[in-house]
Amino acid sequence: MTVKSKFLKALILGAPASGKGTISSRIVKRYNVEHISSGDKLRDHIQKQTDLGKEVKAYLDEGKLVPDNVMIKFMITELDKVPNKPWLLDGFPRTVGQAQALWKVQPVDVVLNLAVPFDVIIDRVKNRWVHLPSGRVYNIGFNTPKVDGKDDITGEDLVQRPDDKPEAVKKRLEIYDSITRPVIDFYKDIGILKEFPGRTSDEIWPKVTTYLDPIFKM
Ligand code: G5P
Ligand code: MG
Repeated sequence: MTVKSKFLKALILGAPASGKGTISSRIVKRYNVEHISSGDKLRDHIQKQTDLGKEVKAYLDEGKLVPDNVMIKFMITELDKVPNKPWLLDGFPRTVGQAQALWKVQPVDVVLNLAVPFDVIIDRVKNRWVHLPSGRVYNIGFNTPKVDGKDDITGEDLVQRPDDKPEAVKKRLEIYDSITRPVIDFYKDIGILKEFPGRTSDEIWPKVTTYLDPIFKM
């Protein structure tokens, strides 16, 4: 790897609820990178009822993808705002069109793919609770909040995501299989994809550090 870790541009891919947010927050802590989650940013716009939030709400609620033209413009603008430090993008790109558009403006250096079986995922989403303002995520039995229904840091309410309802989860997994899986091949063909199979984030995490430590020279 010839890339300077100071400016490393990384992506984390994986099916809905495969643990992208969980692994990303550990990467942020260990390597001090900027985490940019497309889903967290969209949910923030929805909560604040911005024009974009109003435009995308129905897509998220139903577990459908926001159209490429909206998503590409939004995320490329967001990436331009990132201070001069390494970043980790989570949830974008999700279509080959998005991957091509990103590659034109910001060719990435490293792509991590979390390969978690669908039966594990379906079980997980039932127990997921989130703190919307920060994107902090909990799972009963895995990382249970200290106080039931409250964020550990702020004490504010936790909510369940509308797209974690069974019908929406089914839709998200179908879309992932047909539209997002080809994004893995896009990066495999370029030669920068690294696969991380596993059933739990704790099983995947040591494999991630073994891969990233030399890149960040730890
Ligand atoms: P998001 O927000 O990108 P998804 O569906 O890709 O949503 P999601 O649901 O955020 O991904 P994740 O980040 O992969 O999942 O997983 P996570 O939150 O870390 O973990 C899931 C749960 O499992 C949590 O409760 C966590 O605590 C728990 N967990 C983690 N590891 C373990 C473990 O080992 N064991 C157990 N028991 N639990 C564990 O996108 C949402 C929507 O935004 C739109 C779309 O509408 C999308 O559906 N969108 C886009 N649309 C078009 N293009 C894009 N690029 C878009 N980006 C977002
Ligand atoms: Mg997430």
